[in-house]
Amino acid sequence: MEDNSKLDKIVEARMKLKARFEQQMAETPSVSDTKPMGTGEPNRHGMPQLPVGQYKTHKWPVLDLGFKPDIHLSKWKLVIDGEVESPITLTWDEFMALPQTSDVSDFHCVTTWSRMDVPWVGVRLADIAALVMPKPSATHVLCHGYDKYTTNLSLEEALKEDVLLVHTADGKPLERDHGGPVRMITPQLYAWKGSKWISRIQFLPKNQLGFWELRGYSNTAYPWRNDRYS
Ligand SMILES: Nc1nc2c(c(=O)[nH]1)N[C@H]1C(S)=C(S)[C@@H](COP(=O)(O)O)O[C@H]1N2
Ligand SMILES: [Mo]
Repeated sequence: MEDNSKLDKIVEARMKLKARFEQQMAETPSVSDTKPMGTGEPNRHGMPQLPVGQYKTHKWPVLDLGFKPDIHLSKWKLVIDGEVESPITLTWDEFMALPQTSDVSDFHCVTTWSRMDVPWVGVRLADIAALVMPKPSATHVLCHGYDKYTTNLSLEEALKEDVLLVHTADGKPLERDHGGPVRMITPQLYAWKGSKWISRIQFLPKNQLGFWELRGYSNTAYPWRNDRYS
């Protein structure tokens, strides 16, 4: 019973958020572009399966800033704060107790490889947003990694259904190399928008560039516009 009412509250809050952002989400380029660049059949959000300038690989290269943080589950925490009504810090058990979402999506790296049809399990960022309730003034998020990495997203991108905080990939716990215990994925944007070893999601009243965005990567990162660098 208790669990059900908790879930009902999350769903209700999520529906409110969805209503608030539905229009803006529908207008994002990866949903609304009439001439998206790429090849192959339309995928589930209507874009050609392989974005322009990408090739398919079955390998999964590893990209990082030169070291891989080692976070034990007992020490792991995720802070969600900033422009929200109720900031929280989740422990591993609290995170795993949130509604879990399984999804299969594509992973497009700006260095031109795409890994198609990756099975993921994790928590929707939209479900976490529903817990903390972004204030009306919130427009962006800045995600932080345990390696001091940062990357920024607009709220209309961050709240898409397929943006997940994943702990499982290919049916096994996400490897440390790929950002385990938990990383974010952004299937409708280039993969650098998903922080590995995620430690903090900071809601913001304005845009604030992240690590690569400050060094010439695109603020927006739309794969079907070849929107790689600024
Ligand atoms: N914390 C953190 N997240 C990160 C990065 C990083 O260096 N640190 N690199 C980004 C880049 S540039 C890419 S392409 C993807 C790579 O993910 P992978 O190593 O699992 O392929 O993670 C992104 N997230
Ligand atoms: Mo990248």
